[in-house]
Amino acid sequence: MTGDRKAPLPISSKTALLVVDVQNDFCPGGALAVPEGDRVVPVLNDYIRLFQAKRAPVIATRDWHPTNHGSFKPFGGIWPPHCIQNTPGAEFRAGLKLPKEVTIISKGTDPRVEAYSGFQHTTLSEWLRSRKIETVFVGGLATDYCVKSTVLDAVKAGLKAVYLADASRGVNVKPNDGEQAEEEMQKAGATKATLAEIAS
Ligand code: VGL
Ligand code: ZN
Repeated sequence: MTGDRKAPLPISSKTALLVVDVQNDFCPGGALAVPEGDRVVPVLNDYIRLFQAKRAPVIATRDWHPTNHGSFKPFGGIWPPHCIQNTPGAEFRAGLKLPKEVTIISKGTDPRVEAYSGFQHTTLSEWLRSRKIETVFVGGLATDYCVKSTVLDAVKAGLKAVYLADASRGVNVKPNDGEQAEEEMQKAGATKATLAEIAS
């Protein structure tokens, strides 16, 4: 045995899966491609299957920007234009098997407001509270932006948060951004886990 045994992480109706921004523009070939971004798709499909089997809700967030969003370089931001509403780049990656009962949360819709977190200016926290969700499992794109912000906001909202390392990838604008984000999430009180640890 190596290391300490972690506490079990059971999936139940009090847990929700948050699939963060698995959209074409964040995958290879997209406007703001995350290296290996498409590799999260089969892993997330396994998580989705597990959560469905336990009747636990699945939520998908999406970056959903107007054409003149302030995070875009032509409008003073740092990113190339990406995830523009109703364009192919904003569509969920083909092959991601979201359940038909999935709840979709759109963010970044106000041109003047950047929203990395699925909790910012959305109904996500009310949605979770109304269903008495206690723990959120969070994976997707990108580890160092929207996944991190979503995990940190979940903790701030009083939820337990589990960062799904095998279902996430970082942009790594600077080479270690993804690893630093993992540390930051854990320092804030989130747990880091993989499918093998949860499904066992
Ligand atoms: C994201 C950069 C800009 C993300 C969204 O989903 O991580 N990153 N907008
Ligand atoms: Zn964005």
